Amino acid sequence: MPTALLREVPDTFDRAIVSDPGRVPDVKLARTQHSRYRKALEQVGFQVEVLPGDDAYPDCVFIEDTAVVLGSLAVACRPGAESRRGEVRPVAARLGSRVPVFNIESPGTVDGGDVMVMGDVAYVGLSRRTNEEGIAQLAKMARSQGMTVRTVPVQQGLHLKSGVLPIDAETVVITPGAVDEAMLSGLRVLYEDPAERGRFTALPLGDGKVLVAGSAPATASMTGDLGFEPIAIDVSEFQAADGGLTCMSIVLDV
Ligand code: CIR
Repeated sequence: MPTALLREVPDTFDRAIVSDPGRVPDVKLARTQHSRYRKALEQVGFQVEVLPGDDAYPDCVFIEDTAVVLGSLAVACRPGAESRRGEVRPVAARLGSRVPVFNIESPGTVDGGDVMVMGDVAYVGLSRRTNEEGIAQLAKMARSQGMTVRTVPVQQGLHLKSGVLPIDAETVVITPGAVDEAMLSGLRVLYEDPAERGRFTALPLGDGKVLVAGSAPATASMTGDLGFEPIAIDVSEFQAADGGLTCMSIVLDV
């Protein structure tokens, strides 16, 4: 059974980094949404482990950015935002009890939100947060697991997975223009409904089930028409801080 590692919403979440300063996330509502997220994962059989939040790090609930699982090892990231680097240590320590953990070293930066693993290919966003040096270090670790890395320039949005959402092992839903699509060749690419631009976010749960954001019903129903089983939850407060459904967990299947 896969394990999902989550991190609680800190009291300081209303000070998370936001690209729209007019929208301050509501901590109480975020906690309610986070507990629904947790329950949704448990209901499909994930073993959920929750690390405590840390008020010194308002963005720590976005645990995905701190570590990436590649095959049978984990990579402790070095987030592009300096204010987030202290989030990594407790996550790496927890992962270290299960798998070997390797660090991204300065001057490399990698945010886990830029890493999308599809089979034996890791697509990595070259973004405001993840740099070439970080990708080179990650590629070395990926090769040790028999995986290859493809660099995907991110043209709009914070991370690769802000605009490219995997819904199974070979299918992604993308926001048109978010990335250089040529780098996604080999994947089945679906497009977000234009009326919901930038609002769709998803997390594959296995067996065709996909957790999707309540803010994008038309895109979710498109996935339903294609045979997926979308399960909608509201994650408005995390989206207010530029996060989505992948950001709030690290999935370990080893
Ligand atoms: C940040 O700017 O770092 C956070 N407010 C949002 C991080 C979202 N993480 C993700 O998409 N993986």
